[in-house]
Amino acid sequence: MKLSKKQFKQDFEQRLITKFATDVTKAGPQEKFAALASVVKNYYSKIWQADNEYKDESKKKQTYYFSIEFLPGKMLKSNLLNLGILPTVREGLEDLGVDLDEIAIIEPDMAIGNGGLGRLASCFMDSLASTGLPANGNGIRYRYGLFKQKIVDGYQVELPDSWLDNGNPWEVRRSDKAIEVRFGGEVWLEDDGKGNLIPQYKNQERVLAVPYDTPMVGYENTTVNNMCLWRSEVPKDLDLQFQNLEYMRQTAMLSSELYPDDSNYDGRLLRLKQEYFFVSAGLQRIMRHYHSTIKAPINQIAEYIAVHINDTHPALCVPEFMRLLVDEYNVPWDRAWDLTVKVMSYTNHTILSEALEKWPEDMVKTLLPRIYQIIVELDRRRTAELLPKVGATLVHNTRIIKDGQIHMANLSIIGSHSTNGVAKLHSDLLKDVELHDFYEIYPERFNNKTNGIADRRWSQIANERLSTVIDETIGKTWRHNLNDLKLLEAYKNDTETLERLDAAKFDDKQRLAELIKERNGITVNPEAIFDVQVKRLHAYKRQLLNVLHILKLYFDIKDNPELDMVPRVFIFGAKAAPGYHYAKSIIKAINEIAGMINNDPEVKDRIKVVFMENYNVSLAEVIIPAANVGEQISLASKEASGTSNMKFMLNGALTMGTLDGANIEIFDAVGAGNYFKFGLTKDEVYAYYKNNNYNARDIYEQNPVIHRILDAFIDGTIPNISMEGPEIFDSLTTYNDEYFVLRDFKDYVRAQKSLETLYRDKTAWTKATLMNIANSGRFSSDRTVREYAEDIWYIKPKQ
Ligand code: Z57
Repeated sequence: MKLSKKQFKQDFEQRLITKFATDVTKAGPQEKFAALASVVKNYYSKIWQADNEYKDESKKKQTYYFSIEFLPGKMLKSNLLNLGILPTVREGLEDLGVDLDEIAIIEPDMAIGNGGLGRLASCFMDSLASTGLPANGNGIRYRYGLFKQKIVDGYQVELPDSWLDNGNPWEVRRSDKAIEVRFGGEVWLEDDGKGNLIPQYKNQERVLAVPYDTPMVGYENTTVNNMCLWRSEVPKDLDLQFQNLEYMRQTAMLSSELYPDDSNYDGRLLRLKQEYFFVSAGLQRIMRHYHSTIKAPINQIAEYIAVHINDTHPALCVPEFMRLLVDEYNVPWDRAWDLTVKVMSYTNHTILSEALEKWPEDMVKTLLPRIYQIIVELDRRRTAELLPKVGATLVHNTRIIKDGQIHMANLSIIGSHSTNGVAKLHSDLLKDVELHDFYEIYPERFNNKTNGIADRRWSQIANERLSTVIDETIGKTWRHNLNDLKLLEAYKNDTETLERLDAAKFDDKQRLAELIKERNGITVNPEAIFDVQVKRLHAYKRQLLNVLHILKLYFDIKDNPELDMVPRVFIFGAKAAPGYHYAKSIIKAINEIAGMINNDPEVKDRIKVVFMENYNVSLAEVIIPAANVGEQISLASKEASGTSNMKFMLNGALTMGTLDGANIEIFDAVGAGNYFKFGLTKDEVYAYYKNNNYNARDIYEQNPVIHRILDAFIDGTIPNISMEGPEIFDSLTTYNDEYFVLRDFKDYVRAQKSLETLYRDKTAWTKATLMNIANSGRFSSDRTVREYAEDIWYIKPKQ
């Protein structure tokens, strides 16, 4: 949009008066943020309304992205950038003596997601709008987002994230569009005399779903999409009936908290309620819009809407859509099923068995009696139809209902026309191994969509210094088309460019060093290698492997105090699910090891270990630009994709990585010389499973280096871990090291040595850095959502 600095200053000062009866000299930071956000909202509102009108009139097909998590982080700068007014606003504020960064920091992170899955959903929201694709998000407006993490005596302590205390300037509450969602009670079918079976209900629990719309502003275009988040409330006509306080409490609880587990399934009733709540509300809103605005016959609905099931949490979309079609719109069962499969599509994000959702039949039957009937009927018809075609084994292995449980992945695959994995390797594993039986029956449904990131947030916003260097080298077209970063390759031997890249990285490292000083009280040397592992704490991601390597270096120094090594700062950021005991023990161990090493005078600052508390999107925006190395060290086959690997690459950090998830595609893009590869391949991992011949204790007993490192956990070398030390030690020995940490250790140490060697050659290192940036174009989520639009949703961009 067009905006002069003068106009902006006027708008901002005026808003401080109308909102808070104050001026720039007296306003507090919260007031300045709220006034600025309000001005920005005013700027995009007209575009939003116009785009809504355009969508209504053109009636083009739209996607509805159903996700139980979104993780946008802060929205102010993203909105300013996308509106094309970030520099104008920054300068205007400067004139008024206000620092934009000091205002931006006031906004709480919107953290209604856990990690990769939620962040991916938000990257998609940005990219869908920025590529002009008509799409909507659908989720839950949790009153409390992901817990805030404090570290106390080395332990993780969780505090509530009460992110709405000062209001949310971006959301619009739409009470007029509230919808009722019903749970429990009894249901039976009655013949209406015309041969139709009409469900009758008794004693249902009614919940009001109120939508809150948040605009998703496209990057320098005219698209503004909508992310709809639902809040649960007691229906107005029940407000005065105080006879059931427990019911009132339950209703409020529905949208009060995000479940804090990442890649792990928690089978609680409240979670199932949340899943149905946002699914039913979302689909009902779609149906209303279809009838009020699209006004096409119901049997054409697949030409106007696509519904995406992000992991299995929204899998009830399948039976709920059937219910709406069959019960509410009198569509015959077979026709309704055909429409459902055409409308739905599904993404699988993991093969970890502990993450796969299975709900007990009884639970579904009691909570959602009509949905249960529909699922049983779907399963019955499918079994009858397929038995003669594919045989009993395949049918049994792929049934929706098995052993008294409803398998949500099976429901999602069967009820949709597309199932995709999130990186090539992961999609291959789905076809060849994990979902092979489904692949035999429905080969045409399977496809890959390698994840991507909203590059604008992770470069233009988070790393202005690097962005400027890139502009000065190859011009600005990369800001619109990330593939143009490839132009950088022409400068890979240009000393001046390499020096500038290096200087930008040094600035970013200094900025992080200051934050570390302020938060952790640790002084780190910005000349050191900044070696970073930031992601949820999970055994399969193997933060422990990183820790064992740190201990190896530490003992090397203890054995040889004059050891010549490039100084390293190991930086960790990780939240553990509150109920994940082992993950919390790793956090405690990291912090105790940090204390031990950082305070050992003999180390002479050659190693520093920093655990930064409360890792979240906005902390990532400071840490990742400052990284020299990104640790992507999951056991091959376990990390479906990973997305921080792409953020590191884009910011000129080199990957220390296994051949897992999207790492493989990064390796292919940058070439062997610009990536530190180590570890078992997925085939080697699967061979161990097949032959059942992994023996971790043998490694412990035969490798003296590993022996000594592991003993440090139980012999008092590492202080204050008398509970955690033995737990970790036993997991690696007695319990046979589930994720082959010991098996990959030696090769990891080798790769780390070669990393150190390359870092000593500054030119060679920076050149590798440049090659990473230059080849990161493919990992823009603009590319990813375009592929979804073409291959799965059949939607077209506006321009
Ligand atoms: C989650 O963050 C992911 C998968 C899940 O099944 C759940 Br539940 C949460 C992550 C994967 O672990 C990452 O590898 C992947 O990059 C991300 O989803 C986005 O696809």
